[in-house]
Amino acid sequence: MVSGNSRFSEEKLGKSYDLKLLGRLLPFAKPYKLLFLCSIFLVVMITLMDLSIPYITKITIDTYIVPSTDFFVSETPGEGQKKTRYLSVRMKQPGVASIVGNYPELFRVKGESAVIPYEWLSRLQEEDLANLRGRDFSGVTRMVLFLLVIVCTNFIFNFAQMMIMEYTGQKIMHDLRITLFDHIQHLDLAFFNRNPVGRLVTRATNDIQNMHEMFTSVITFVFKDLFLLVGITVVLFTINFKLALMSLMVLPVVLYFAVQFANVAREAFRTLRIKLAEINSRFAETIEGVRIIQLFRQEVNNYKAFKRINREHFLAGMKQVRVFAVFLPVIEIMGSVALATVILYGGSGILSGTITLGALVAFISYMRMFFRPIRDIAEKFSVMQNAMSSAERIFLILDQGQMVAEPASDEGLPEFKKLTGLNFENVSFSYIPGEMVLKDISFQVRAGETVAVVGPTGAGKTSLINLIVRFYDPTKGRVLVNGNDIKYYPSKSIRSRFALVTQDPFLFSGTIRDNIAQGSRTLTGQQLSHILTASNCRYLTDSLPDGVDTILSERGTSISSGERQLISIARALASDPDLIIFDEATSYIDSETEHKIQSAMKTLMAGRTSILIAHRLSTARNADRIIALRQGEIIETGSHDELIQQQGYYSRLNALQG
Ligand code: M5T
Ligand code: MG
Repeated sequence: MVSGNSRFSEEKLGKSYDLKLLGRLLPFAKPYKLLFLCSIFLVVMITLMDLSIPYITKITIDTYIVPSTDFFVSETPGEGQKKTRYLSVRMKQPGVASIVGNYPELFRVKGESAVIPYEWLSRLQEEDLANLRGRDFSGVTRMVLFLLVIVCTNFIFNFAQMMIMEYTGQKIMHDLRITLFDHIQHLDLAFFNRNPVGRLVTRATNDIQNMHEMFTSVITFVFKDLFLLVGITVVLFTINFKLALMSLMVLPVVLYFAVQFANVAREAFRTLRIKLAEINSRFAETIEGVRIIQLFRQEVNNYKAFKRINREHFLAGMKQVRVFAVFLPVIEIMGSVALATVILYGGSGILSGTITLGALVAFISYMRMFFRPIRDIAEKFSVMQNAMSSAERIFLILDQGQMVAEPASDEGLPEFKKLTGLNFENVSFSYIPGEMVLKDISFQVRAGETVAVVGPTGAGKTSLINLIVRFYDPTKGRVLVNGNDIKYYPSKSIRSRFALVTQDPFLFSGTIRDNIAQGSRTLTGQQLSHILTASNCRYLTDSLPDGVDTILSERGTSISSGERQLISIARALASDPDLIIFDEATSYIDSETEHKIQSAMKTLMAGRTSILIAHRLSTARNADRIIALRQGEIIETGSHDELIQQQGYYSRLNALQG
């Protein structure tokens, strides 16, 4: 892992819970504006329906089951203030008068209506009771039907809302992932020096997933739970102001706990996240470096280090669990306290006739509804926390500018067609500010020439070619292509004319054919066959059971490094470039393979300009010009014969390699 100042560590992140981030997410949500609006509308309707259910119950009870107008204070002395409920019926209604006449001992007639205590209703004949309460029965039936309609509509709306929300969330997640992927693809190489693979993969998978969850739950959170809470409060106060006040007395306590919870939970979440990230990186590094770990017998040390991180993660997880384990029961208790208050106060209210039975039933339902969203908020809080820090990390990558900037449209040069010359003009370069890797390099390569670069390890040879293919830009000086600063060509057009055979060629998991066709997708069978022969790959493909369609394992580790280099020469050949850049492998390659590579290179270089980084002087010997590089500086330049005569670095090297 190379350290650099802008490499972001997990610890630094997630400290602030920034609403600005939400604002930055808006552009991603914008294409789905209509769906969001639709979803919000549905959520509002659903909430209204949820709210209406207890209210309808209340109306049913108060109007039809126990009509609230039927209070009578018993005048029987000796029974104190005990109140008896009476059902009152109107004598004018058809059939009522005769029923009342049948039970003179039960009914008391008062003018136009007759009353009967509720407890005596059961003494009536079933038929008579049905007649007497016919209107109430049909009223109850109507209300129940109405409830059923609401419940069904609610179900349909819920289904639609969920589908829309999930669809939108998934869409946004995929858009975001594509954006991130494309952005990462275009970032300059310096970025990858600072950020390990494991971390970037986590960004594109876990972090994006977290964002998806946020999009869906934030909407339900903001528009459902909060709306529901406000709605319940309003309804409660409308039904009965005093009872509402009494039952919501626990609210300040709930709020206090919620704020406490938020503070502690945020800290716990943060630690948990950091520990998880550490586990991920350690795991990724272990897998990538497993050969070295085994070779140096670092298993035990590595195990211990991992065990420590794992334990810290466990502790952080437990802390989080503890926070929830305290908070959720507290909310539960508060809910029970509120319910008890409602029953106590509401019950006596019924007894004293200030509260109707329906109101009490509705209150109890509403109180239950009230504490559910509060619990939910606690859970959503964790989702929000996770998503916010994920968003932060994703935007940190998206904010990484490309250091190797593409030319602005007005200063860009026309498409790069044919290479006529390459110049280095006083080029200096450093990866890390202050540590110069190349110092004041100037040289020229004319079209058709072969230039070899030699020098000890770490001299800056690979860095030199990194500048030619524009993986980086020089710190000082200019690289000129056809007499123009390379910066003014779109890097795409430069790279399409240059082919680079790297020191340790990277092959993708896929067939050999796909790997070779990388540069030019339209290879005919004949062309491919020609390329295979010219690059000396044929012996390899012929020996494999599936030939050119053999699938290589990840990074091509299933074939030898010499074979990998041969395939990458074939790949270069397939793109038919103007300039060949060959970074010779430093690793040991047997003389037979070396010979194959050299003869393949000869074919590849025929009629093209080439720059060879040579470790074996046999590669350099035939070059038109040789540049000797040491510690980032050119120390000698000339043809093989000239340099031998100079008796300098090259001739010593020559003597050494025999
Ligand atoms: C020259 C440093 C490296 C060395 C110096 C590629 C690369 C190199 N370096 C970085 O800091 N980051 C990088 O990405 O630059 O390195 P080189 O150009 O790779 O040397 P070479 O190609 O001549 O060496 P070799 O071994 O391939 O013959 O200090 O640390
Ligand atoms: Mg190198």
